[in-house]
Amino acid sequence: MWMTHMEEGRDVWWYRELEYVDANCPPTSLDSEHPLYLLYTSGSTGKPKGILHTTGGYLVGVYSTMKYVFDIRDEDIFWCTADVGWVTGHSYIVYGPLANGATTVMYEGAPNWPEPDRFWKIIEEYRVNILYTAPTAIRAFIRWGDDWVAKHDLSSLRLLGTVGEPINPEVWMWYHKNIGGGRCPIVDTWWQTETGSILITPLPGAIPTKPGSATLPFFGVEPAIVDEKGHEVGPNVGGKLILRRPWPAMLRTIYGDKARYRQQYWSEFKGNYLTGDGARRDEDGYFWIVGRIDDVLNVAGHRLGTSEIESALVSHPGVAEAAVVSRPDELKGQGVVAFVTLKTGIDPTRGLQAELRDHVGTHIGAIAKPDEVRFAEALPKTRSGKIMRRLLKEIASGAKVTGDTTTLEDFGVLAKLSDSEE
Ligand code: 7RM
Repeated sequence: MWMTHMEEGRDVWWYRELEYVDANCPPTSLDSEHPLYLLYTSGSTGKPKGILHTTGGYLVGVYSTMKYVFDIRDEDIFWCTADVGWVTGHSYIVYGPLANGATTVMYEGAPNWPEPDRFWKIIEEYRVNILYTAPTAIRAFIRWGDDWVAKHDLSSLRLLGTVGEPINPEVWMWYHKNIGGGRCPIVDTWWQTETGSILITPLPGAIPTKPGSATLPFFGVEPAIVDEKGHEVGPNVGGKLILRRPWPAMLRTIYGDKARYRQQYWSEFKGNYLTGDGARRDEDGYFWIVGRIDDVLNVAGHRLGTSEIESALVSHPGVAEAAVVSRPDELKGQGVVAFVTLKTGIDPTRGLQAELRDHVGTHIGAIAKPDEVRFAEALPKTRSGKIMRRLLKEIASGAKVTGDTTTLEDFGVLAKLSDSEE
C-alpha cells in the first residue's frame, strides 16, 4: 500500500485536528462590500491581475444562479468537476452550493485514474443528479471511447451543465446522448472570473437550447454586441460582447491597480463593461460566443471566430480536438493554421490533412480553409482546460515561444509541439 510520508511540523492528521475545533462555527457579520476573496487571472499577456470580489454581491450572484440555473433542490447531489483554484470551483463547488445549503461533491483528482471511467463511477456511487463540467473534459471522454461510459448506471442524472469555452455542437450531442441518456437538459453557462457568477445561460426546461449557444441573459443582465465604434450590430454579425450595466457579483477592482481596472474593462465603450469576448446574436436573439477578441482571425478582410472553424474540424469523425490560430501572410494579411489532435487509432496522414482542409471549406466556406493543418499529440492548456492559443500562434509563425507560460498545465506538450515542426 502507498502511504504519504508524514513529516513532523509539516503534516497533521485530520482526525486529530478535529478534536481541537467546535462543530458550531458562528459566522461573522460583514459589510456587503467587505472583500471576500482575490483570484489571480493570467490575462493573455503580461502581469496577472488580482480580481477582487466582495461579500454581498458575489453571494447574491452565486446563490441565485445556483438556485435558478441548476434548479438546486434539497435532495439533490450536485457535482461541479472544476479545479477548485478556477473561479468555477470557487463559485460552484464552494460558495454557490453552500449558500443554498446544497450537497456538493468535491473531487480532487484526475478523470482517468485509475481508469478513464472515474467520473462515471463517482456519479453511480453517489447518485449524482446534476453534473457541471467543461467541454475540454467531454472531448477527452469522447476520445477515450463510449465503452467506459456504458459500463455505468447514470440514471440518477437529471441536469447537465458546461462552462469554460464554447461547446462544439458535435460534442454537445455526444454529452446529451451518452451522459444525459437523451433526457437531461444541458445548461451552457457563459461567465468569467470577473463576473463572479453565470451571466448568459438557459434556465433548464424553460429556455429551449441550441447546441453551441449559451442562449439568453440571466435576470438583470444586459449584454450587447457592438462594432469597433460601439454601434450595435444586426443579427448574425460578429462583434464585441459588452454589458450595458453592472450587476451585483461583478469584480470591484483589480487589486492595487484601479487605473488598470478602469482601463481594461470600462474605457473602450464608456459606461459599458468590456468582456473581451467576440460573439454574435442569431435571429432569435440567442448569443453565440466565438472566442476571445484577441484570437479572432482576419483573413483577406473577413473576420472569423476561432470556435466556428474549430467546431467544423471537430465535426470530422477522425478529430478529437482542434485549435485554430493566425500567422502573418504576405498576400492575405493573415493565414489560418489548425492544430489538430486525432482520435485513438486514426493515422496522421497527408491525405487526412487535405481532407480536413476541404471539410472546413464545405462546412464554412473557402475563406475559412486552414492554410496548414498540423497534427499534435496534445494541445497546450491551462489548468482549467483553456487552450493557450497565444503559444500556438508563436509556434505557427515559426517563432520561439517567448510569452508567459506560468499558467501552462503540462510543459511537455509545448516541447513536443515545437519538435514536430517540419
Ligand atoms: C467561467 C470561466 C472566461 C472566458 C470567457 C469566455 C470563456 C466561459 C463559456 C465561454 C463560451 C461558455 N471563467 N467562456 N464560459 N465561452 N461559452 N459557456 O471560464 O475567467 O476562466 O474564463 O472563458 O471566453 O471570457 S474564466
